[in-house]
Amino acid sequence: MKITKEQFQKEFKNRLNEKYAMGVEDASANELYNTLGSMMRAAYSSKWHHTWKNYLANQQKQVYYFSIEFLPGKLLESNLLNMDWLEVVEESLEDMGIDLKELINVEPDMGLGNGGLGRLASCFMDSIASCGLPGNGNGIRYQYGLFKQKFIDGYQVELPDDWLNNGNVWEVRKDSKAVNVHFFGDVHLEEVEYGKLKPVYKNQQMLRAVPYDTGMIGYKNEMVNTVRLWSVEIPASEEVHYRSIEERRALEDLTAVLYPDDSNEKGRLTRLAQEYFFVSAGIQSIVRYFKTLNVSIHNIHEYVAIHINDTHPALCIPEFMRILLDEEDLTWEEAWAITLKVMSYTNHTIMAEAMEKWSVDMIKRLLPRIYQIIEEIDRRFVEDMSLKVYDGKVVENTKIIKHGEVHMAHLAIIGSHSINGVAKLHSELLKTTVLPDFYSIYPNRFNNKTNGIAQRRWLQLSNRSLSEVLDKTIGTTWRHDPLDLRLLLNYQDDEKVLEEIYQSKRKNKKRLADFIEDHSGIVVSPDAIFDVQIKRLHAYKRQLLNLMHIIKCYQDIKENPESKPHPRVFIFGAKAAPSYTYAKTIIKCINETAQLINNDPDVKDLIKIVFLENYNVSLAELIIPAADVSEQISLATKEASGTSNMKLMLNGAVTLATLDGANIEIRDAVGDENICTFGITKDEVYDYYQNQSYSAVSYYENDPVIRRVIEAFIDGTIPNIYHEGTEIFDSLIRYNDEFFVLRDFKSYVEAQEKIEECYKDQNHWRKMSLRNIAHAGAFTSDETVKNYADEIWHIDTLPNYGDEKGLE
Ligand code: Z16
Repeated sequence: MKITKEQFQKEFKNRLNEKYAMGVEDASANELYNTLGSMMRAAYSSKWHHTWKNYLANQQKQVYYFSIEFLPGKLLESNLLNMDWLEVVEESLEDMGIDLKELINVEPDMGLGNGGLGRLASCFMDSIASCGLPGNGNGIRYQYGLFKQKFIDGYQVELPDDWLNNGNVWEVRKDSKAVNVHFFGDVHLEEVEYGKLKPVYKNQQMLRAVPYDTGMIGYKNEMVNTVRLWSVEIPASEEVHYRSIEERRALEDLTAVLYPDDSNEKGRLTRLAQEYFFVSAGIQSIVRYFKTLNVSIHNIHEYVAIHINDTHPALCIPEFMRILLDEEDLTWEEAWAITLKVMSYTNHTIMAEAMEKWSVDMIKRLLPRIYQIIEEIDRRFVEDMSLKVYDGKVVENTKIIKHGEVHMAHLAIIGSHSINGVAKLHSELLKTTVLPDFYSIYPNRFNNKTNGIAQRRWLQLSNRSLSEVLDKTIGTTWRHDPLDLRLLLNYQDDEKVLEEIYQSKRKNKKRLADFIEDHSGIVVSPDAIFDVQIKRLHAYKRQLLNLMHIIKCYQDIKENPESKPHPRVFIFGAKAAPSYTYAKTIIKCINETAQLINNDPDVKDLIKIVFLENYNVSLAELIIPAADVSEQISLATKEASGTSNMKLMLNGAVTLATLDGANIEIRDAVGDENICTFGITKDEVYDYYQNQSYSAVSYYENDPVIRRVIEAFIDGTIPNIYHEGTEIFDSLIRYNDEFFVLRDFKSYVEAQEKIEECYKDQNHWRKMSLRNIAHAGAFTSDETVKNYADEIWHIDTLPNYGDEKGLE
């Protein structure tokens, strides 16, 4: 998409006048933003149209990525980049006296996700379009995204995220593509013709699902794919006969809010209804589109791949079966064979409490026909396995319905031809420890696809100063192919390059320091080490371990006023699920420790704690380029992959990590000398479980450093945490420290000391940093999605889409 400055300025002024009857000088940032956004949409709409017309004409096999979360953040700048408009627009606006940054600032973050899983889905959408792959997203258009976080007296307070209140320039409502989704009622099977049973429904509730499409623009290619998000509407014609207020509410507000819990949303009827709603609407619209191809339904698996992102969309399996059986009249055997070929599933966690289970009663009531189908899938599975597997326990462990609950992961595994984990370790654990029975039944279904990140957003856009250094040093090919970042290795002894990278880091740190001062009043020095932990707040991620180390540093300074550690700023960003009291307790404790340390004159600014409010994609874009140290300190086996680890490495931070998730692959990529690892391994973790031999209290009793740190929580050292401090103390000592924080404390402290030593040797540090940047290309989501495309979805890259020739 080429445009000159003159064309742009003319068109921009026309549009502004047309939309608002205003000149540039009178318009607000918001009006200018909307004008620019609508102008961009108009400019890519013909490519968008071409892209799907082309799929239609080629009968292209496409993947549909079903995800209950998408977390794109802001779209203005990344759309400009991918359209290849960024420079022209920046300059043209500047000529007109407009700062693009101000327009970027008024765009609300599209925060329709909790964390890693939703952000991964959005990186994949960027990569799928950028790699010329035919793929689309399918999800929910929540009216309210993830809550806004505020701290009041150190406590997390949640406010609604009313992100749509000024409209959304990127979405297109498609009334003509709306579909109906049915809930509740009674169903029974009737013999409509000889030998053929069909469901007959009574008293169903019908809802309207209206799609809003957003273009996913490929990076400087000819491709614009679609993310389709569904919104609920109550058809005016519907007679209302809900049986209870709960049922009524569950449906009316179906797409109002994103559930803010990333691991533990139990038993909520509305959540289950959300899951079915976007699954049913998505599958209906896929089948309707498929029918325009004039291909027999018996071959649909040659044209359609459906990906189930975590278990939330696992109802894809019975819903697809329902359509093939009830509407297309296929036999069970054929419908099942096709469903298996179409479906694939990614698992994102092994945490037991995050495994979705729904009560049989609830599914039966809300989705009576779907429940019948799940029952039949399970019945046939059990029957089949009883013939093939001799160990009765295997069948018991793998069946879908047991103890009055439906196990969604089991449904997803039984109904998919591929099951993948998100990092090598995680995928191994799925096979060996979490799902060994399934692995014995379906060894060929299990595979690994290590997560990745979009270098366009996480380097090109968010770290312009480093990008410039890279262009000057290794040329610009890394912008298309992040693997070319490796060329930087040729400069590891080049003082000038090392200095330039350092200067760019310093600039980013200064920018973050200014933001911190504006937003929290805390003054931090850009010459301090910026030590960063940014992720959801979870016991297993062990923000507590980080805090305990900070308290130790504080106590060391108090005890020895002459000590001169290198100044450090400990930066946190984290939201806690509103109902997760322990996570909220940790937030309170970090905030109160910050108050204490930041205001204690004895500390002489040697250490500071900054807990930034409302961590989200945009804040990540500000923090990550400024980070020196990347904290990835989950207990081994608990973090499926992690992706902030990849983003921080890409921006030159040195990783301080346990051997968990993708940290292991980061170590393998950069080599032991360029990462700082610590803590017990997965085998040691499982040994403790096996022998039940972990004793937290022994660390408390035998290690005076640990004792002093833990006592700070209850002896008044940290003020205003009487209750919270006790809760932490009890979690460690009374309840035996579920995530082995005390076990890893000593080696974490040593690793932190090593980090400081390395940092003080600036020449050494800069080389480590460079090598991290150079090896981060290995974690591009471009490669990840290509692997999904080749090995799971079996979809092809489009010809003519890799460059700017393509279609016109
Ligand atoms: C989520 O973000 C993740 C797992 C999960 O079960 C639910 C949610 Cl909302 C995360 C994992 O915790 C993280 O390790 C991983 O990198 C990310 O999913 C993407 O795979």
